[in-house]
Amino acid sequence: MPHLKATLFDPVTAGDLRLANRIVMAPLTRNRAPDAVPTALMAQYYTQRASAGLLITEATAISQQGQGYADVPGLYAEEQVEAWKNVTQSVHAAGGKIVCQLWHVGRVSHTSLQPGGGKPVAPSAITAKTKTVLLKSGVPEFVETSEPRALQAYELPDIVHAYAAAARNAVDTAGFDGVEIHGANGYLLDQFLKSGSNQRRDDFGGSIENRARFPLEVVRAVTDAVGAGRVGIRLSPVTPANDAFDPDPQPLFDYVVRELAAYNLAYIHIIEGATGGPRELSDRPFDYTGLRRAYRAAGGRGAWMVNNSLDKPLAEQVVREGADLVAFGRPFIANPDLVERLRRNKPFNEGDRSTYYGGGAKGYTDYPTLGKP
Ligand code: 8OZ
Repeated sequence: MPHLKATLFDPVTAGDLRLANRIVMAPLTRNRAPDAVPTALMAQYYTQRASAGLLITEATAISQQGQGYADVPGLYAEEQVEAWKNVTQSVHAAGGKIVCQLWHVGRVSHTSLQPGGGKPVAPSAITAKTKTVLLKSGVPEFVETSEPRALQAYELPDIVHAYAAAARNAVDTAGFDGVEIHGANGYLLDQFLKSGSNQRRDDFGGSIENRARFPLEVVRAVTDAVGAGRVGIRLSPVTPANDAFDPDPQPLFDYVVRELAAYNLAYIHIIEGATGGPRELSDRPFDYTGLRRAYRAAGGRGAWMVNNSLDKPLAEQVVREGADLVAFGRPFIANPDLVERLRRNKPFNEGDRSTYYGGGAKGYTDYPTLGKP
């Protein structure tokens, strides 16, 4: 057999997931789940995009404490889990695969969203210099995040259990093909990893090993709950999103992926550069090829997924250079048939930013597809 070069449109396996192509819809927060319950409109939105090799849902809270934004979905109350069933059934009927992104925002929250109006929780009591989105009469309103309180070590097992319970809800009840642990973008797990947000002096702060301890406990619990072949994780080594910062990210993330190698995850999902922004940051250099090599050298066999500001030539390049999967975010908002547009080299629709967060069908399920060729 001649060796055929992989294209974006070839099937690929990621752990237990057999995917029709290498094109992934990245998680996209859309704030259209009133009371954290997924809607029929959300089922329609995901189903329209089911030609992606894999759909990753918008970030979905594992607990009320994990909530940080208005009208984002959850996966901790029965009503939420039941409603997600409609989404997965509809996507599966259209031939798609879908995993749910498990989310705890940590300090990126507001007291008005927390149980009992309490402070958001974090590794350390350091306020994030960032904003969250509340909705005022359906209109998005950006507000400063609230000052968090530092979690006590004895509280951490409950959060680990909440991740595992949400993973079981996703796979065993709601019918998802798997879950993605949100370890990126300055949310709780990323807050533990990076010293800008983690100043703890116990076993969960200080050294790289200590800062990675809690995120890796979450990985262990989630893989125990649903099987590692159905679990991916998203990481963003240098993103400045939500005030994330570590002065020395390379050894930190090299360590994290080496540890992840032992878990046999379905995939590792890396945001290269600034989330939704430039892929290279002059003040935060990072060697992503070195990161992948560190994972492979440690025996990691999961699919390697690359994200951020890709176009077709760049996506083809990263696959040539060793990525197994490429994740597109914003292009999927305005192009439900993005896979077809990539295949036929057709231009993309432009997204309407004013309808990204909150609202109804407008700017959500009404983007046009290409006609028949
Ligand atoms: C945009 C708006 C709100 C949340 C992330 C979950 O950055 C998000 C998010 C993005 O991962």
